[in-house]
Amino acid sequence: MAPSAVSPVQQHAFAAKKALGAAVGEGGAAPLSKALTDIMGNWDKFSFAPIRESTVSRAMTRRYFKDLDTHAESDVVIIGAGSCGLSCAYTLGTLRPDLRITLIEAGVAPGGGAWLGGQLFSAMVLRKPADAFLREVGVPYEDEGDYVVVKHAALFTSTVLSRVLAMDNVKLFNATAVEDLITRPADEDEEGSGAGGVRVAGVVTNWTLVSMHHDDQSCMDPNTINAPVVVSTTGHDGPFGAFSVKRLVSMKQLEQLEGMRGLDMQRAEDAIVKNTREIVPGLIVGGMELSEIDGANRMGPTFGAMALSGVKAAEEVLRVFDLRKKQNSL
Ligand code: 48N
Repeated sequence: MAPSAVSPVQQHAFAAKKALGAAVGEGGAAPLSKALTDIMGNWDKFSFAPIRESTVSRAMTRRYFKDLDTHAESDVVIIGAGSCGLSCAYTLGTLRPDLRITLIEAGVAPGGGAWLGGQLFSAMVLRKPADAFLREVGVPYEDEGDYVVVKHAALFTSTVLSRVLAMDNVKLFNATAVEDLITRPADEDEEGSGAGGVRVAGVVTNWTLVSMHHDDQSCMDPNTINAPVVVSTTGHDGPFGAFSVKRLVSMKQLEQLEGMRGLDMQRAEDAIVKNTREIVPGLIVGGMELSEIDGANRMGPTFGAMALSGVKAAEEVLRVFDLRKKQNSL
């Protein structure tokens, strides 16, 4: 059964091809660039430009260590590049190109649980109004009335990821784990702090493979990134899941975690989006990590709340920044 409609983005893509006019063949086939067609069929004359191995090494290491040096002082760190963290990075990076945003992802592959829909099926379901985020980013979808369907979850994740990676003010450090939080004693009057309270002031990092082997290797000390605001979107499961909220309990900033509750799509998604917030001064939690603090239901294979929780987390960052600016405590 054909979908009741397709997204404007999809229509735009068809229109763009049609705009190529005569060049578009039957069924929407379009020509490749001249540069590529000049290569095709001339493989006997084909050869790559010369290179020395050390040139490749320097091209990578020079950039990586410059990025590490630059991002040692960040404006915002986002922990976890799943659907929520990526949506937050996109929103914040778009609204505030002046902010230095660092995205830390423990996996080699960012994207978290958003490469597939439910039970390894391909399609991703998002309930309206999350289709607004898809149109914002340019993800085509099938419109089914109260919800939309992206034909493959990887189309959502790869599109958001590519937009975020293309931003000059966002740097992704993947295969890198946050293994602790940098804290400062919170000022007495800081909301949500209380006596003995802390303010989060950055993150402690290590290569993920190192973080996974602290039990069988000694003294592999971490690195650090200072930032006045940290957003934690580390999900509810996985080897590092719900990292920051578990750390808040172990550092006695939270009594206990309420723990994620049973699946209830109708209740779960509104709760996660509406309650995305600053938990302790300087730490905003969103996405499924939040369900562990609040005891929110899980929603199962619908992803609209992840996208809009990321949007709300970005809004929370800007609120905290404005507040700190007024308090002159940035
Ligand atoms: O996709 P996740 O796990 O988390 P979210 O909140 O972005 O999206 C959750 C969503 O995928 C669901 O769980 C869906 C909606 N299902 C709900 C349900 O009911 O089952 O991404 C978290 C990312 C992952 O990529 C982790 O590798 C990463 O965070 N991560 C970390 N990265 C760096 N340092 C850490 N300590 C860390 N912990 C997790």
